Amino acid sequence: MDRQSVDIFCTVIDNFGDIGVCWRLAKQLQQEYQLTVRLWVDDLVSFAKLEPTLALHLSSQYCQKIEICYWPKDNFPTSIQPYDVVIEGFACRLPESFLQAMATQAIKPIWLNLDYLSAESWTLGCHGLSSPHPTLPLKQTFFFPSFDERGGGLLRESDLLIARDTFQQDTNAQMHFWQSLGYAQATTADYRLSLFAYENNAVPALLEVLTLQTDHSFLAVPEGRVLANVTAWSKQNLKAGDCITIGSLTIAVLPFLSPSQYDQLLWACDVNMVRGEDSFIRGHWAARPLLWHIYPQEENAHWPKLDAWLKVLKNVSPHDVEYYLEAQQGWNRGDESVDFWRTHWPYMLSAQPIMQLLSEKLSQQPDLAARLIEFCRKQ
Ligand code: TRH
Repeated sequence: MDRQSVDIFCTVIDNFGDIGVCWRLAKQLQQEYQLTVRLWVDDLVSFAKLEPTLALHLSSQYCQKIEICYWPKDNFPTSIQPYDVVIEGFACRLPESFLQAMATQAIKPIWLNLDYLSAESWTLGCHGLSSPHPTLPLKQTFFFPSFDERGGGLLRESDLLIARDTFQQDTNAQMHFWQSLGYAQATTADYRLSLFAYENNAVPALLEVLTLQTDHSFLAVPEGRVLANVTAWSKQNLKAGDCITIGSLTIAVLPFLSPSQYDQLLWACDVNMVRGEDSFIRGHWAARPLLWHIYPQEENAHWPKLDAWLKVLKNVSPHDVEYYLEAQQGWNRGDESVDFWRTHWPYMLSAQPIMQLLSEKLSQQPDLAARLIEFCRKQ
């Protein structure tokens, strides 16, 4: 790309997905394409959960060769010169003064709106469409991450799958990983599971079923919103560092992990419960069965999104996938029936070939950063 510098703007809404995606993209553009990257974030406290080395009081700092700037929403500095490419994360609305500065550039920046991931077919029609600014000589182009090769791709670092394969083939590396978390005993369980979700009424029934299995399950729960359900079910006030065993289920509460540790957790588990957008994509790259807790939206707007992803699964493996798909629906409607989870759990465990296939298929498509670079080169 002859445009060598990129501004990325990110508003943190209420979780980690937006900054998770923007930070991952920023790192990839710098590390793999050597671009100058400046990341504007309105909430450094949330960002620091993913990148604990950040200094919260600095308005500008460098981290992994990327300039991280605090984005004061009411008072954006007027002296900032826009970079060659401006990425607006998830329609976060650029500061007015920055838009004005973009409009005065002799060569106008390429302005992209990076949208949320959805497998719905309408996103393919909108991907790459431009819309002119109503008053300024600027146009914004919509960029949709996608499972379909006609869309904007999925975030995937170039060395990710090699690192995954190496890790998954190396029992010592897995042993070291569990030891580093303080849970070497996870390696002797029959199944290792991870749980990252929003508050979910299906959790007690699923945990109940796991306590009654003949096989022993080890469930790792990084601290977060779903812990409220685990705590209520176990009647114990659980926090990071706690580990309890009930029947054939051991539950270990972990601290919130670094992004690379979290990847390893996904690679090390037989089934992962993931949520939102970024952990959902990372779950695909783990090539292990997953239960997706989709980000709930007003008026159930998330259900068509879930259905569209179920179609992606069905296209990959048209046979024997029904119970795996039903499990996703049950998880998202918060199905409280023990019978439901007793019936469906075995199909979660046996969905490994589907996710292996899907991961392989997706890995053959260019990733999101590559798609972005390709788009900018063509401008
Ligand atoms: O935090 P989320 O619920 O984010 C959501 C979604 O992105 C949703 O689409 C968006 O609209 C909403 O926010 C506002 O889930 P997500 O996307 O999975 O992001 C979690 C991030 O946290 C992801 O980058 C993985 C990371 N993570 C860790 O680094 N360590 C951990 O221990 C865990 C559990 C997660």
